Amino acid sequence: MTEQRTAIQRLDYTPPAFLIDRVDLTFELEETHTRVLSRLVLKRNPAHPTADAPLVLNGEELSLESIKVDGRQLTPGEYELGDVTLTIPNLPAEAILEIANTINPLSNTTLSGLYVSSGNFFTQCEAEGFRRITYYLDRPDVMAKFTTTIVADKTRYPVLLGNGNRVGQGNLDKNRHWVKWVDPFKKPSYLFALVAGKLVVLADRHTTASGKTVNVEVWVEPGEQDKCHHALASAKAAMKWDEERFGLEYDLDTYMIVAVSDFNMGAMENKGLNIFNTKYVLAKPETATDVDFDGIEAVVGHEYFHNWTGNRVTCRDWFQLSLKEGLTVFRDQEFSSDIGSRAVQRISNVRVLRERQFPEDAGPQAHPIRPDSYLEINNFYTATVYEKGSEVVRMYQTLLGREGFRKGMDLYFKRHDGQAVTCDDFANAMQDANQFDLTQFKRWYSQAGTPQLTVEGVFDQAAQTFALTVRQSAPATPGQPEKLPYHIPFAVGLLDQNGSELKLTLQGEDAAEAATSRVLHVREAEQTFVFTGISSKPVPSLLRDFSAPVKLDYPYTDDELVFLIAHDTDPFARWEAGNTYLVRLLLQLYRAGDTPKAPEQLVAAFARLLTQDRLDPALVALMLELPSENYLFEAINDVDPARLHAVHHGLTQSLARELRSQLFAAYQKQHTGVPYRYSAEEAGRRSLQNVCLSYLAELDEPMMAELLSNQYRRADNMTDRLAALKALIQRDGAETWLDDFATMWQDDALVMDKWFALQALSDRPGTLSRVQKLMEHPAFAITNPNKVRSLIGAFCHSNLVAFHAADGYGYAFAADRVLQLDKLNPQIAARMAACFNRWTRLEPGRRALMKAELERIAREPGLSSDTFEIVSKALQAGQ
Ligand code: B3K
Ligand code: ZN
Repeated sequence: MTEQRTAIQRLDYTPPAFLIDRVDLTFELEETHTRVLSRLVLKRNPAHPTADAPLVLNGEELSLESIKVDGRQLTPGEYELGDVTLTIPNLPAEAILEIANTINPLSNTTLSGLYVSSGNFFTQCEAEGFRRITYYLDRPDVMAKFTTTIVADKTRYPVLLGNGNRVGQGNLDKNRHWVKWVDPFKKPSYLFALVAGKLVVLADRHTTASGKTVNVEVWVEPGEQDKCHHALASAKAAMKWDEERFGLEYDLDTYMIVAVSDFNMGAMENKGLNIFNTKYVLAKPETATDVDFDGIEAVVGHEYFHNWTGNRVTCRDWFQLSLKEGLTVFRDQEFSSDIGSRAVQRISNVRVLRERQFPEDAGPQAHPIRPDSYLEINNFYTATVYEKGSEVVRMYQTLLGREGFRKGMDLYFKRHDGQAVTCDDFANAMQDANQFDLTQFKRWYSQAGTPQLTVEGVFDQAAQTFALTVRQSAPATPGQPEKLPYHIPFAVGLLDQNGSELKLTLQGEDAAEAATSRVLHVREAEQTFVFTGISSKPVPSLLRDFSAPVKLDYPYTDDELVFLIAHDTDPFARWEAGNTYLVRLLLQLYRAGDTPKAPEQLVAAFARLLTQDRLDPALVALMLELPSENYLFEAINDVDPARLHAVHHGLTQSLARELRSQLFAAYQKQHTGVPYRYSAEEAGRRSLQNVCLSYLAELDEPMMAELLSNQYRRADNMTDRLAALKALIQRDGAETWLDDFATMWQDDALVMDKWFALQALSDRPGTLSRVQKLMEHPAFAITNPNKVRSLIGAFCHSNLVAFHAADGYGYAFAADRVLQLDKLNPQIAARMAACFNRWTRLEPGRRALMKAELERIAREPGLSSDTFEIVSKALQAGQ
């Protein structure tokens, strides 16, 4: 490929030539012809290096009507209109700029800027969508006070919502009405939002710690109010939690959430007017699973928490994205941990990190949490920036303690409220509030790739010591061949032969103060920690609570792992022992290629988990789940996905046969038949019930078919019904069950998404042609991202067998869809194109097929920068 495009570089940052104090916007809404009037109060920025620089505004897909400076209309010779810019030279130090332009929201399939969904208007401006609405300095370090006046037909658009507080409304001629909103807080344009249409509200009130009353509102399409209670309750819980944990209160009269079914991601934190994908708002037990309920709680929390970490203090430039995203993910994870099960949360978060972020960090798109360059910023809303970013924030808390972390947060807000700042500003606040040197720690922001810790333990009977030697290394990543050592918080414990925790005294320390779990500071390439007073060989419990986002290698024997499964008191480390054992076993089986048989030791360990009463069902469920094929994929060179799937499935079947009676007993115990209630505890119980069900479903017995159909028919909730359906469609008669489900739920878009995904994920023959056929189904729409993700995304990203079919048809299908989507919605196309990222890891036959498809995409004329960036980086990985 020869095409070159110019990347934006982090180190090229320059302050804007102008600042904007005020923005007054008026929208005259029409589906195909919306008029936008913008009045900007501008002043030159003394921080800009050139005193007479022109004003260069961003603008894309806009029709310019007129420009006035200080009341005088400019002639075409007085400005320069480019493809994506509007340049106005010779402006005075202060000026009032008035621009009128029009846009076509109905034809906007990118879902960035102002668009129409189900006849209503919505906006999405992060990262660079505001420039698709009007000409503006569309960059996060330009913060202004906005007012928004919305004018629209009263019948078609009875509800008109904007940022901030509503200050006026009235009627106009021709059945039109207007509403005016004032946002008292300065904000960057990416936080602007507008919603107009036929919507209804479910509302409640929250009284803040300081006694202020806030209206909390969830806006949805008519008929959906009964599915808003959980989102509303989650918003109130998030408000309370942020006050208690971080002393942060809401700052407007009203907090609004609006649900929209056409949306590129989960949700968006626009000031006072969060816009959400319906998937993260609408839920009732009959239609939503426990996982959906959890997701709603987390995403509502996440967007609400952005009000402080993102909105009040925002990013100077988009390279700093993790400043708000990593921090806000950390905050939502802590929220979920505090109101649910901390152990379950932690394990689930680590699983997501390993399945999504570790591959990214090892692949062609690897980048530090603060990237150095990009072609298209929308490609950097990644697992690295979000999930690894959150782990980096968590490490501050591990190093500084909860109180120290809070002190750092307090100082961060004290220093930077109302500003657009950098990741360094955050690190400096943590450092200064705690007098803790974070110089080396900051390398987590600049280096990509997952560090590897290789640990050895030596017990010295004579000296009564146990020495842990820790070596760290980090792999080369694109553009970063060499890495410097990290500062890694490494939490450890030691167990004696009875499983009791030992006191941990490092050589030279006072034994009296010893704790049983402690954080070692790993800073060197190699470091040894000697624990004293150890009288017999211990089993180390390492990387407790997953104290750093690293890969760990310790030469555990299988017996030691089984011992840790039984005895470790740290829930993460305990789960991890099982995970390590299972990964090791599955990789051995993959290499051997025999029909898998579960080792007795594993069967015994699982049997104990299934029969011990005192264990938390949620944790048992997590321990019984085999590591995913997607995760194992990363550990194999020249991988053959079909063989991997066969091994994974074979071990599942073997475990099901060996543990039939224990699984059945546990299933019956957990399948209580009590009416559905969403709570962490009940969800944990159901997850164990349904893990048992998924094993039992592997047994080819009429009794199991009956078990499944009974659960399907009698379920009063989607969690149980979907778990049963998932297993039923693996058996003969799949069609009947799928039809039954579709007949029942054809009018519920989110439930139909589940129906599409189940079929796209099937490992039965003919899945690709079924997916192709489903694209014709009336409930499918290529313009709707949820549908695309459920059907095409599930197939390309998660169906390892069908997508990687040896004939290459799966790859050709994926490439066709990328090209089709690229014309409609480049952000979604680029996400889809990422399914080719791992091509160099595959066995040679599939590797060549994938490469050919990548090249075919790359050859397409007029490819978006989104897709171009993903595909060209993927191809570079093979060079
Ligand atoms: N900040 C938004 C993501 C915007 C994505 C733009 N491509 C949602 C969030 O992280 O809360
Ligand atoms: Zn976010």
